[in-house]
Amino acid sequence: MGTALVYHEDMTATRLLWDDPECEIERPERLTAALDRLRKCGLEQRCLRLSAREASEEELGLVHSPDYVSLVRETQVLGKEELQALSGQFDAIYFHPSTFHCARLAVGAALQLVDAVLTGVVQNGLALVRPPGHHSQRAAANGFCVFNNVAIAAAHAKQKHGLHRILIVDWDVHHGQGIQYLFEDDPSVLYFSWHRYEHGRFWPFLRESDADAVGRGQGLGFTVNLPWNQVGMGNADYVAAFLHLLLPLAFEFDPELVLVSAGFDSAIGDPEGQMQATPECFAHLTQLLQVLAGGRVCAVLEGGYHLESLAESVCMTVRTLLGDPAPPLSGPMVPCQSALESIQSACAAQAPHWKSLQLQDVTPVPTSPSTHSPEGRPPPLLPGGPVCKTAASALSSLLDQPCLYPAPPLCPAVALTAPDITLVLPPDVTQQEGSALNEETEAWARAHESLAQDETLTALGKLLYLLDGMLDGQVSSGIVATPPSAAAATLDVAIQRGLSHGAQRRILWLNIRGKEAAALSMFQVSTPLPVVTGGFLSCILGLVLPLAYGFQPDLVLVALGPAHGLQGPHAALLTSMLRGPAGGRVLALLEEDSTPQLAGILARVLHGEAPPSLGPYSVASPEDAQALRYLRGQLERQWKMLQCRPQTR
Ligand code: Q9C
Ligand code: ZN
Repeated sequence: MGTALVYHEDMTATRLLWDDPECEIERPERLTAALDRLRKCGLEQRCLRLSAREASEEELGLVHSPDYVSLVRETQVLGKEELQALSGQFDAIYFHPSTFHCARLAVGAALQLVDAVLTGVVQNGLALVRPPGHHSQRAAANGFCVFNNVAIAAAHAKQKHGLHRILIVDWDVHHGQGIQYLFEDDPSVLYFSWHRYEHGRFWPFLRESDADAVGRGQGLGFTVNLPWNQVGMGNADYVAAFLHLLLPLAFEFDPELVLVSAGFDSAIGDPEGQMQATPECFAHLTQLLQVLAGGRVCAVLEGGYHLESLAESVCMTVRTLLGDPAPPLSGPMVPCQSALESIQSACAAQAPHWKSLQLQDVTPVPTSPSTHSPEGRPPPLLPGGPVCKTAASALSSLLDQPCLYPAPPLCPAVALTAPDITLVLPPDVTQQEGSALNEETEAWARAHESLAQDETLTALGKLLYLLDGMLDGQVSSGIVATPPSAAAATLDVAIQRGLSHGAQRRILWLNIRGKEAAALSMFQVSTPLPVVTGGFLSCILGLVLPLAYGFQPDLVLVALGPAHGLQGPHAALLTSMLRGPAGGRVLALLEEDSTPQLAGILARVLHGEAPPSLGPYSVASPEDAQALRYLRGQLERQWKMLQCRPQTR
């Protein structure tokens, strides 16, 4: 299933006809710049192109009053002076004789996209539209927005498709107060918005943009505001907001559809936003949303006024919707204090309404390693004895050490070629005489003499070939199946090869072996991996992904041992989400008694397909939550992406 791109060139018609410094940035070139770049990058050609239709007046009536629709309809016949006078009655608005037509196309484009996704024509898509929509209200135009494209799309998804849970993610740099007002008492629409706020000193200067506006009546907790109180927020701040605030809520909400108010004025270079997030960040945000709702993501353009930054960010979004792995994020992955304050206050405001946030550090956590553990659980094992060495030093000693542990007995390994994944494996690598690979493989085999030589050479050769393909960028990801007894050897080969290939490789290794061997092990940090959905998600969102985003590995090895205890959907989600911080380079090592279905499901997510839904949320056990808090408390000084509140000192 593909990606739709919905557009109509008539939407370039509306433009400012008089002098107005506030409105002049919303211009036709925004659409043409984005589309040109999509073409140049070959992305438009990979999408299903849909020509936008006009929304009907009945559809506009899903959220707007009849009088307001009439008022906008009548602007079609007004002259310039009258248009300017009418525009002046609204905040940051201009009308043009083509406005009614364009604004109906913008709504129609969003509706077509939702219809295409919900009828299974495509998996996801982007509607490239103007005018934008998220500031528009029941009876008012506002902030360049005439009709509320995304709000109408949500209402339509409920009414025409019978959906019960829709998530709206508004990553535009302005608060989409129009969407908030339209759904503030509606628990079937969860609205998340981050926005430049500066303690209320930034447009639209609303008290109700702050974190303590959480919805009302039945909709309490279904409005989520994350106000940024400083400009300059960057990649780490945005990713932290998703991991620590949006995604826990979103998994608990379990949406059937994700609508994105995709404004790119939150990207670097934008004159309105003054933020620092690079275009690649939008690939990551998109990828993080694609694990929800079975991958049904509909992005609809809102703002974005720096043409270069806008065009590149749009490409990043579409490329990710198409299933390509997100490029690595630049810059230090350290959220700033102001961002952490905002995230913390939003979490605090939402915690009464969401189980998934109650697990977070609402009580003080130990800030330095202690020698005794909290009640009920042994302390997480760090190398060199109980909790006497920080994970960071464990990590650096790990990276300095090419040989990680004594060579285990070696057994045949099998490289599995899954149907949906491109693994370019030669029929028999060991037959290629004189190849460097062959010498290396033989050297390995000589060092471990008790081998069934032929089989092992072939198997390890395939593994090395796959790894080299990944490290050279010819193959993005892979799956290797091994007999259980060979798993350690395979891992050893994989890690040594990864570390010796070129300079300064950073490998993140997740060893998930089940209860009998301390479930999750990372940089030699061990923690139990809960199997209950809530505990599993807290572990992934609150520990594994922050560590991975902070570490920025060149390669992730996920080893699933015989008793890994994960259900297919859990393993798929973990694997899928690890593609983000690793530039897609994830190698899954499965021990052979894993079901073939598991290999199939992992192959699909590594190829860019959405993981299956985890289903209803079940809360983590107090013990799991406690163990996780304890570990985070120990690690967060070194791994800043783990923080979800400002440091006290
Ligand atoms: N310098 C959208 O991005 N002007 N609308 C604010 C502050 C209004 C933005 C002035 C900005 C409207 C869809
Ligand atoms: Zn905006």
